[in-house]
This record gives sequence, C-alpha cells and structure tokens, in this order.
Amino acid sequence: MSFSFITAGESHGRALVAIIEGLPAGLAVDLEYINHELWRRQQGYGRGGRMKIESDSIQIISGVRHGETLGSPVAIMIENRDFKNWEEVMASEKSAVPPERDRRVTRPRPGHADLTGGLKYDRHDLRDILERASARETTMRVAAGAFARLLLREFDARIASHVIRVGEIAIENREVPWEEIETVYDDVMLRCTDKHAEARMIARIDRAGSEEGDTLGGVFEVVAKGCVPGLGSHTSWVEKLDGQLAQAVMSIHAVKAVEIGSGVANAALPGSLVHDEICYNDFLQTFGRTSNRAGGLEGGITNGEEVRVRGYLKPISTLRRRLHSVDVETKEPVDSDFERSDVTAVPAAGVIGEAMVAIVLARAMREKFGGDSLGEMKRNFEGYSRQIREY
Ligand code: EPS
Repeated sequence: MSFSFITAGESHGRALVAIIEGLPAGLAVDLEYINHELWRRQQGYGRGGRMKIESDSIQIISGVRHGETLGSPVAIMIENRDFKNWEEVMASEKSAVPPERDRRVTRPRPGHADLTGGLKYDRHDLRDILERASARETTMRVAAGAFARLLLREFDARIASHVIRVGEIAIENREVPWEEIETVYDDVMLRCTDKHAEARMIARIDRAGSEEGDTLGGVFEVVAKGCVPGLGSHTSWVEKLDGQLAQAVMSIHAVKAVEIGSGVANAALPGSLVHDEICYNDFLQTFGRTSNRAGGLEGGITNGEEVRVRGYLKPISTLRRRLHSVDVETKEPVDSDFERSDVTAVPAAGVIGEAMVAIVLARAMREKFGGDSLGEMKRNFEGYSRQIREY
C-alpha cells in the first residue's frame, strides 16, 4: 500500500482538482484543518493581486463519507474565483476570441517554463504552457498534503516551517528549535522567527516591489517532528528517503536547491564536527543523537530526530522590470511579458514544502505499516514501535 496523488487544473481555468490514493479507511477528515492549511499558503508579505481574488477552500467529491475516509480514492476540487474573468480565454470548447481579448503570450519570460514548454509541446501561444506551469498548482499539493498530515497526526508526527532568508537578508544560521518555529505557524507576514530580520526582509520586499520592479528568492526550512526511526531504506537508491524528500521539495516552483540538515555547511567541516554522536535514553528506551546536523536522516533512513529540509528559491521569473527576450512568432528581440506578479513567495513555498514533506512521510508510513483501515495500520505501527523499544 502506498500513498499518491495527481493534480489537474490551469491557473485561470475553472477549477483545480486532485485524486488522492492510498489513505486507509477510517481516517477522520477535518475540513476546517484542510482549509486552514490552504489559508496559510495564501498568506505572506510580497504576494500579488491574485491572492486578493482567491479564497481557497476544498469541495470533497468522493472517498469520504460522514467525515471519514472510505479507503477508496479521494477526489477533491477547488474552484478558481478568477475564472469568471477568464471564461472566454480559457474555454475548453473551440471559440474565436477577438485578438484584443485573447491574452495571447508570445514573449517568453527568462527563467520560466514559457519557452522550454512551448518548444517541447509545439504550442505557439505560450499561455498553453504558463497556465499549467503556474504555481497556482501548488494549492492542490497543500490540499493533498493536508490529508497526509491528518494521517501523520494519528502517529504523533507534526510538521512546520519557517523562512530563513529573503534575498540577501537572512536570520542567523543555526538550528532554530521546533518550539520557536511553532510560534510562527500562523503568522501572516513572513513566518520568520527573528522579528528584527523579518522587518528588514519586509523593507527589502517593499524596495524590490515598488522601487525596483524586481523579485526576490530566499530559503525556507521544513521541520517534521515525531517521525519514527526506520522510514526509507539504505538498500536501494530509490528507497532513500533523503533522495525522495529532495525530489519532492525540488519539484516546488522556483526551488533550485535542497539541503538536508546543515548539509551545505557540513561540506566545509571535518567529520568530527559534523557527525551527530549517538546516545541512549534508558527511560524512553530509545537511541538518540546529541546534535542533528544530519537533519534526521542517516543512510536514507529516518533516525528518530527531527527531519529538517531546506528549499532554496530563485527569484520569481515574472518581473515588472522586463528582461530581454525574443518574440516566438517574429523572432525579433523584445522585452519579456508581464501581467501581474508576486514580489516573493518564500513563505508560501514553505507551506508547500510542509505539504511535500508530509506527502513523502505519509507515503513511507503507508509503505512500512500498510493496512486497509487506520486501526490495522496503527496495530502494525505499535508492533514495530515495540520492536524498536526492545531492540
Ligand atoms: C503565478 C502568478 C500569479 C500568482 C500565482 C502564481 O497569478 P496571476 O497570474 O493570476 O496573477 O498569484 O499564484 C497563485 C495563483 C496561487 O494560488 O499561488 C505564476 O505564474 O506562477
């Protein structure tokens, strides 16, 4: 038994949909919790006008009855409120939209999927690419991730994130404790634990947005607390959980690097200053580590410490200060297209990162503990937990 999901939907299309497979029967579905996660993704200083239009909430189409999963595929949908402004442009049926209203895109943005996608799919109106390449798709990842989190909560695993860099402004490079990260869980600005740094980040976003017409990247960190040791495997490259986490976080729009624990700094240090020394807690009957530079993963397997994953974002590729490009129809040099854009989306990316980490962990839990019902999965989990204690 595994856990997977597929999403569909264009940014300005009618709706976003997803089908989630592999949830056990009997999992309580807390709609308020799921919608709250969607709300968190929509926060963050530096978002553009679109977030004022949308107010994301899911409709459950199948797989849930009287508040509990049935063990069958769960289908969900979120309507795009903005669709009413795009019905003609995004119509699925053949329709002749007059050129002044067709919103045709022929000036690819450097750094965006516009040109690579246009070439690959042989689409000459680049809207056919950008509508799906848009980070609007991540709404559904957060929704699917919320189901994964509901499952993880049953096993006392929790996930949060925080922003550690926006552009050149960063917090001190240290392991920020879970308790501090938890306090910014519902922040609507940048979800940064260092409020002095956050004020400087906000000023930087203001300058980039209003004065420079530019965009900013940054870094977020996701922390998962309460993961049982033994998720993932050293036995095969595809089974390594650090590799799976890296793929999942790298797949988030604009993420160009992923770090596990303090992996980047570790590369410059001798082994004696990197490896987390092993200890034993007699009372809890568990092995532990005296530090967590490995980010909770050794040999591609969780070791029971917090799983820590960082995502590094490049600046968003839609910027008001236009960059040089080439019109795909005339082949003439032009300035790239601009409609409206976020200045930065690092806080939102952190929430999406939480969802992707939750999905990878839920999948690993389903693979390890199986079960058609939540009760059966819990019995399997308890048996394994006993094995770990008695080791
Ligand atoms: C996005 C461009 C903007 C963002 C959008 C992602 O949308 P629009 O083109 O409608 O102004 O707001 O993000 C979302 C809609 C969202 O839900 O996160 C892009 O091109 O990636």
